[in-house]
Amino acid sequence: MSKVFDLIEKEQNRQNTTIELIASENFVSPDVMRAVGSCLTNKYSEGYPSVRTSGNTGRYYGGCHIVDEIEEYCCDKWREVFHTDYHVNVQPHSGSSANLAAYMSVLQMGDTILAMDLNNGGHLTHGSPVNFSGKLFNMVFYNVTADGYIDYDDIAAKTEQFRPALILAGASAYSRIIEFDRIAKIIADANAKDPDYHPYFMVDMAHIAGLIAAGVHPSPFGLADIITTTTHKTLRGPRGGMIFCKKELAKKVDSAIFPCTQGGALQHVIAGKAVAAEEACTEEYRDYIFRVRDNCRAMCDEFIRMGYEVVTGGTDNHLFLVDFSRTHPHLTGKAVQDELDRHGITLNKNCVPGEKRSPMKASGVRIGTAPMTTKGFTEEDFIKTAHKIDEVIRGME
Ligand code: DSN
Repeated sequence: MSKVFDLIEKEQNRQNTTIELIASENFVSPDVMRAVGSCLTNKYSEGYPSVRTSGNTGRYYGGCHIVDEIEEYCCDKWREVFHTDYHVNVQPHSGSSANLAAYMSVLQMGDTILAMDLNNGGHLTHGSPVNFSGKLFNMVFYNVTADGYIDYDDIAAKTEQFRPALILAGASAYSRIIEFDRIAKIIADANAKDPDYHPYFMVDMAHIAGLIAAGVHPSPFGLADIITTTTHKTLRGPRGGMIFCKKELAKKVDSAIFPCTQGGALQHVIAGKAVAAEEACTEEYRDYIFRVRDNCRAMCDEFIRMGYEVVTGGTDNHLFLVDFSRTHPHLTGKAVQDELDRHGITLNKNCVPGEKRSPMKASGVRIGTAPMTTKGFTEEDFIKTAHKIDEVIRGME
């Protein structure tokens, strides 16, 4: 047996026997897996299906008529999932690629972006100095309030102060509703004050896309100019990205993906995304997302009952952040992550608002309920898991 398949079997066994609480992971269906492992991986398809290019062939290679149909179908299904007529590009290889192309489509190098800092729950690609976003653009950040909520007044103040070319909403570790309408109003007010000032409004809905699809979180469609997402978190699709945009930005976004930042599309992954979209249109999926949210509330409440501090004091979505900095000042997120790994519970260390430690140590952990809800965990199972985590942490003390 090839060493690779031996290792894949070991990983499959790990996935089958551990409790997976990483908020950005999930388990795809056998159909998604089948599409991603299909013969489509053999096909080169630089460019776009011909319907997008007014009947001219939009591909650089022959033999693309079938993958053209798959890609168009994929786009149509995702529009159906989000009840939108936005343009969609399903080619981004990842969330990072989607964000790079989104920035490249409407910004010049050095332009100012106003976003959420990684330490406060933002994404790496939202301006971290070690990421392309922080290197290519002038990043400024809005704060969270003392209790961890997004500070919308600070967004308004920094919009006036820095006049960013793009205002970015979206987070990787924020457990509350993001009020897209408030940010859109801040932009409208800034524009009313100065009609020459038109910042773009971009939303990275990677974490909460599934909740938006199911109507559990307000939608940014109709408000944001550009919306990026990954497909592998709450959307439960294959690892990859997507960009939605208002129709007038379609050409800019498409050319920012190909030929600017990517080459050939991954048609096997696009097929997997299409299958995930079919699944996300069902009542079963909607019911799943409601269970993810309810399970998350139940587990989070149990941590609070046991005396832990949760950032913002609760959750409205699929994740929450436990902050050890006051309750267990000697504990790092990394130490807890490593110890839980030894007990078959997988999660990730995470910075907390006002973080004093480096992101490699961090003072908190992020907990998400999407993967184990897919595996059938109930509120009771999540509450039991909270007690198990508490037992491990008490053991560390
Ligand atoms: N790295 C992903 C996450 O875990 O949230 C996206 O930033």
